[in-house]
Amino acid sequence: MLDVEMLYGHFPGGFMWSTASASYQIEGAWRADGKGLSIWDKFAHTPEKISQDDNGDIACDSYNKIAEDIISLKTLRVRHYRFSVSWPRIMPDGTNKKMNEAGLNYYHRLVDALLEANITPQVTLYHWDLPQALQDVGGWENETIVERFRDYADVVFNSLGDKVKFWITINEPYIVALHGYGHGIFAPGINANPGTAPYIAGHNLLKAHAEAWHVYNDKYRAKQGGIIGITINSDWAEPRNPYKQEDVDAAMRVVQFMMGWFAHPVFNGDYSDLMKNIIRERSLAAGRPQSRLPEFTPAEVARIKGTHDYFGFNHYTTVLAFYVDFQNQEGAAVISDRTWLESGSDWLKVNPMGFRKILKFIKDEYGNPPVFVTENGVSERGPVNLNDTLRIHYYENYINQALKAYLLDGVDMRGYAAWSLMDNLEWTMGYDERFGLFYVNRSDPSLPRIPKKSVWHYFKHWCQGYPKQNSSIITRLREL
Ligand code: PNW
Repeated sequence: MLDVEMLYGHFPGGFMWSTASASYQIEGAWRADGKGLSIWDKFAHTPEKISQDDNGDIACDSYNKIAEDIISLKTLRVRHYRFSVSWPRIMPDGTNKKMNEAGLNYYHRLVDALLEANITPQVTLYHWDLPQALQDVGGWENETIVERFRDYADVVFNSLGDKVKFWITINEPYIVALHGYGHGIFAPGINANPGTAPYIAGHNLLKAHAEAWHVYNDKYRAKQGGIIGITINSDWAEPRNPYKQEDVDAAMRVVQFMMGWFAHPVFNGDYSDLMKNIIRERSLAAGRPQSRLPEFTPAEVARIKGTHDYFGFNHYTTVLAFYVDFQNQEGAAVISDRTWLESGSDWLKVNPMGFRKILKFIKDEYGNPPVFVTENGVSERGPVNLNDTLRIHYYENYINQALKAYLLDGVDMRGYAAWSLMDNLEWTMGYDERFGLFYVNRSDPSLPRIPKKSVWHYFKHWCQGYPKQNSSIITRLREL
């Protein structure tokens, strides 16, 4: 039991305890049954892009292991599961001209098996595996992708929407734009114009999200009755020196440029003035004729504003921010506090209080939306140790802070998904960094899923007091 729970109470009835995964990270079967290639297939097959030249060709072979995955979920005793659909698996060239029924059928079998096991699916439409054919014409830098994504979303809603009532349009547009089209460390690995390409990609990601939301809202909501939103990731930023106003302001800029880049348009229709002003100022100072940040037309602002039924939120870590003389766009640099526990990932340090603070920030900044945490978790690397004390410590303390955000700060918490159900392809880090509640033994060809100790804590200690997990929250949201 969590300490704050003993003192004050617990999450609301129907709170959606869940765990998460993503298609490219677990499915494997990279060209089975007519699947098209994704940008991650191509990226992973390019030498030296991924640690140890790992790839997702087989991954956890979830494409062929629906039964095993259901057993893991049942062992964990969650009643919700977040997974993503691979766009090129159902539309090999990214368009609705050619459908791959066999690929679509996999998701029907998965969803049917979940429902049969009393587990509610939470489905992400886009968790980074863009059809390579669409990247060949510019990917997220080409505005025509907005229509392609709308068509794709339409097909998925139409096919799966009788069974799926929880939709996430896009996972972490920030990472897609910045890592995919800026630093180029993620697929498609583009780094030619790091000052402009991420903003163009981000602009199209926002428009694509909005179109998918509107398709659902106009065409499916009335008859299917689900909810839909976007998942936005953000670190929390603390000022390195809390007594220095410059650092306090720098920390706010970090959050406004990370969470706010996407959340501000979705909730308010446009980028924040802070972001617009800083980028314009710096663009002009560098001798450009206009801002590197594209502008939305008034019609686009109206179209994007309010495209949320909830705030989907991924959170892992906190950074310390301090003022630098506008060397980068935020006019801030970040480091981490050496007193925070480290993890298997360089960028991930343990600071549970940052979770509570950023949840409170979401409430204050975006008008107290219902919040579903769609990812939170920690990694290890090195020798296998099923006694994952760091993960147990991490979840216990982060969930405790989320509970404080709910009980003490009044954040409208509706659900929580642990990243991840099982060890999987951690993008450029390959299989080196392991976020799973279940260990996957990769040296055994049957890829067995073996529970780490945290599995036994998840339901017993953190979800205790709410054994009656059900999806009544969706029903209540529909009634709002
Ligand atoms: C998320 N960072 O990505 C993704 O949604 C997952 O697919 C991924 O496995 C998980 O977090 C763990 O990394 C991130 O560098 C990738 O700050 C990188 C960062 C954050 C999140």
